Amino acid sequence: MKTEKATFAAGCFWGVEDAFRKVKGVVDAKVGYTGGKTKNPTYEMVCTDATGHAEAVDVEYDPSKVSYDELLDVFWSIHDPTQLNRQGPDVGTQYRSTIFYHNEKQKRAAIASKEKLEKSGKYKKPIMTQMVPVSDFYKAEEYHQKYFEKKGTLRHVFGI
Ligand code: MHO
Repeated sequence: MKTEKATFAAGCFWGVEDAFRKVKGVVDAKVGYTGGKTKNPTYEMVCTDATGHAEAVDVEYDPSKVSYDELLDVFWSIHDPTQLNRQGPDVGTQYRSTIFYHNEKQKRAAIASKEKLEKSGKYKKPIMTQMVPVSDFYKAEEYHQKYFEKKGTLRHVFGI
């Protein structure tokens, strides 16, 4: 099986990873930091909004089972792309909405899907999503990986 990569930022990466992991054809997903300047950033550093990184998810998928266009549909559906540098209560450039494309084909598909969404009239406000080439992706600390899955387990254990 030959897999491909897709990278998205759509607010706090816990929920973004969880959503993509549920998609059939997604083989793996990692949360991390990309699009910034600082090398090897930590969560605390990224939280200061000073490193330039976005909380992002690196998605590995099997293109024979799920297309990049379908992943784009998931991306648009799990957040509000009209919010600039925030998602709900999470405020800061690390929560920006961004498609980090890996090649020209992904770039064209991303732009086309944004135009389609704009034309659909779903949002009255403009879509703020940035489209930028993917750069160094720094995997986040282990406790941030599969965060919702782990939290679900704890909830089960402690009955909370
Ligand atoms: N408001 C969230 C942000 C976490 S996300 C990994 C929290 O601290 O619970 O940025």
